[in-house]
Amino acid sequence: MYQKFARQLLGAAAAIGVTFGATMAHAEWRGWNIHPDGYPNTEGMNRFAELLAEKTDGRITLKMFNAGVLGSQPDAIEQVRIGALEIGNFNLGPIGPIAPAANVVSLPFIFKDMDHMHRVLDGEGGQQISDGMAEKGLVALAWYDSGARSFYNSRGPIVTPADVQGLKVRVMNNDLYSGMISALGGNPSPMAFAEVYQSLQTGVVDGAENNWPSYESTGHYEVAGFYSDSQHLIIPECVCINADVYAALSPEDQLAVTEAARESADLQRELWAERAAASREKVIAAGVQFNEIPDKAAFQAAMEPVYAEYLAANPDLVPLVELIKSTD
Ligand code: GTR
Repeated sequence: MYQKFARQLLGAAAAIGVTFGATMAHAEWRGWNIHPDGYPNTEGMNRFAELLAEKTDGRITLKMFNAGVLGSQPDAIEQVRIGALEIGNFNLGPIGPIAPAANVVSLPFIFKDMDHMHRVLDGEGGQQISDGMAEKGLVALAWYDSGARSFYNSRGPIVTPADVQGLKVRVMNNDLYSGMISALGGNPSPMAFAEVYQSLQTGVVDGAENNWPSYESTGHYEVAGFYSDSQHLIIPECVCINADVYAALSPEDQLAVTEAARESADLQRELWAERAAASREKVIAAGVQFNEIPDKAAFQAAMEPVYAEYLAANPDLVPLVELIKSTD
């Protein structure tokens, strides 16, 4: 606790340019990321660290802890919120339960495709989502891509909602996802990302849902070989910083930090597009059985109670949902 406090003090002091003795304090931030080396997000965050040092002339450096070595995503989000860590690359899925505005992106099928999601995030919708996150202690510096999430399982192809009936499906920690699986007649099982491989292998769950790169990088395709193209969620990710650490920066450093994050996002998005295609090819070559879902409308219709419950609990977010739906 004392160490944490001391680190925060040092970080804040460095950020506002307090000097200790003769030397200007230098801030070393710590960053969390769940993905392994070579994954687009890891490359993006490593690039962010380089750019940060460059753009601040070394006043701020970032030590990245990749591959989830600092713990699960919900825990890491909490750590960044309280300032025990300064930076994280987070999926907005597990942020939703903390920041209701950010949860709009977790409403199944809310985005038509990746471009639609980008247009929303780059506009007024993205601003409202960022504001909602900042109120909860997380400043979103830039958005990373995370593709579309589809269902995969070890039993067989999913073509209609009836195929989800009775399946035990791992979801990220967010009631919207549990509601989504229940609405399709399946049994949701919220679980940390790191536990999914073994749970699939031992039959604790029958399936999960994710994008091509995560399905591939985790090896889930080895133990759940049916991938069905539902694309039910298109969830963006953020480069997030603790709000107090950000607020304590000089305007010049705020700009440097933001630019570094945005430039790292340009790289991440480029790498993402390449990796999504490569991962898909790799797992199909390894024997994964892939199927399209010709009638997605049946899945969408089943989501009505999920929307109804969310909007009843968050009536102030009805306009944001409408804004997203009406964004071309
Ligand atoms: C990945 C995402 C991770 C994590 C993971 C999961 O696609 O990049 O941040 O959310 O999915 O399913 O837990």
